[in-house]
Amino acid sequence: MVSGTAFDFPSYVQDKRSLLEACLAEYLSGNEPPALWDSMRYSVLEGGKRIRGMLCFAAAEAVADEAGSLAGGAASVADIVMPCACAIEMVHAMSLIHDDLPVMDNDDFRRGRPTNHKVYGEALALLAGDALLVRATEVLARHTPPVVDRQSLVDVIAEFARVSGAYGLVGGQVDDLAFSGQLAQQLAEQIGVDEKTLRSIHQRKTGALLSFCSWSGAYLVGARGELADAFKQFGELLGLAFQITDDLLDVTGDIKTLGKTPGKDEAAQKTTWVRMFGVEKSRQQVSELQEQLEELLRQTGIASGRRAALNAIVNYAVTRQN
Ligand code: GRG
Repeated sequence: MVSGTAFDFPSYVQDKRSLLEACLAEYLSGNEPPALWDSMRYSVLEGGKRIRGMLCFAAAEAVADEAGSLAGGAASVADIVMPCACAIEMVHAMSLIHDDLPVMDNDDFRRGRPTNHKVYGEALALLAGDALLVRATEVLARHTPPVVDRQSLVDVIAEFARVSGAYGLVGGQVDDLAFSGQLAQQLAEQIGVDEKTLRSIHQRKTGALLSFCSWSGAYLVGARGELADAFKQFGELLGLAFQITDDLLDVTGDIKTLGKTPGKDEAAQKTTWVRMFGVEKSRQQVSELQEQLEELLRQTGIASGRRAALNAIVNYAVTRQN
């Protein structure tokens, strides 16, 4: 896995992507009603960077006692975190389906293809999102192996629900819409928009799930206390850097590379990081966040070879072109 030589990130991505996608296909192999499952598979199985699933794996691998084996070899790190990593990718995909709907961001393209509602219609897209949300929890609860004690699993399921709902993605999305003029203007006026507010929106809309990725990976293989907290904070900061990069790409990217329509934030007059700080300052803040993230990892005391995948994920998150 991790050696003393330079870390081979492309191979790592390929390896994790194929493991994740094989399991996702298995967890989404239902067929009744056929159109519903097709719509669910359409948004989960094709494309996507899989950065969230990878992050869950990388956090677990960094923390686990022995690379690849825990609890006297009773289960591998991959066995332990796979249901959680798949559940995360399902919730992420459902959030994109709902985000793209005409009542929200109204997007026609995602991952280089027509959005779910363009192919299956709005009603089915909405329902496929709903079904993915609950299937994700079912997979996490049912398939996490017994080597993870049941109370720890309950902790992980509870946190997963928390970051997905009003305290995380849903709450962040509500405020995000309020600042793009799609919800009552009155709400935007009540809250007011400044750096603190925008940071809070980014942290909930994007950071909450990324934070869950790194925390859950570490927690499932035994991290507790300060170490678990460090992984939570790591994901939060990574989420902010990831979302600022997303705001930058909306301005600087093109449809072919992005796989979705650029310039949407400007068109919706959305309050983004770039709108608040400009391109140059936003880039500088992203590189400061990258330094903070690397420092945070160093302070965990985890050996550098075991942190290599996490550092590579950070670098990818902030230098990506889509
Ligand atoms: C979770 C119950 C529930 C509802 C969803 C619509 C909504 C509520 C939330 C929107 C959240 C959202 C779309 C946040 C943006 C996060 C973001 C930067 C997504 C893009 O992630 P990438 O670039 O996408 O990792 P790929 O396609 O690579 O997977």
